[in-house]
Amino acid sequence: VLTAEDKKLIQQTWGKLGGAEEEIGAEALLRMFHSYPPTKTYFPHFDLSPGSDQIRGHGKKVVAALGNAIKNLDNLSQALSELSNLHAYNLRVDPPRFSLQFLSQCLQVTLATRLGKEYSPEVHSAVDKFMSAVAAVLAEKYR
Ligand code: ZNH
Repeated sequence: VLTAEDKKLIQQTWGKLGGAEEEIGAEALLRMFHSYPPTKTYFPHFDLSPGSDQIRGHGKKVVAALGNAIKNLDNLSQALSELSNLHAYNLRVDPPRFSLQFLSQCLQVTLATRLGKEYSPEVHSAVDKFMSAVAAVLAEKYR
């Protein structure tokens, strides 16, 4: 469960990313494709080379969705409800927990390399909890 302190840290951390969302999203995706190659199978229609328009575009969408979630930390299920439907019914990203966890880890490494010392143990823990909460919502409609 996200504490009030976690929420504050997440919002502050996100505030530091200003303008770099696309790059961060793209880097997290590239890390995921490299470290967990099976995740590439969900993107057969993408050019997966570093810096491709599709990776940049998708990275931006994912980070924007997370930014929106951060504005609705008390109401994640509702804020992510459409995305949850999309991932469960249309995309069938499976097994949901695993793939979602990979992306979450890759995003954390991306943030850590950018923020350095500012990615403190407290921030790390808050972001980890936040991403688990997002993953739980995105996985909640699977049967
Ligand atoms: Zn996902 C899509 C978000 C995870 C796969 N996504 C998407 C989008 C978004 C997202 C925003 C867009 C939508 C529209 O357009 O409407 N994701 C997200 C998030 C997350 C995710 C936030 C977490 C955190 N995904 C994921 C994973 C996977 C995926 C893990 C696998 C691996 N997605 C996907 C796909 C798609 C998406 C395949 C579609 C793409 C295209 O474009 O085609």
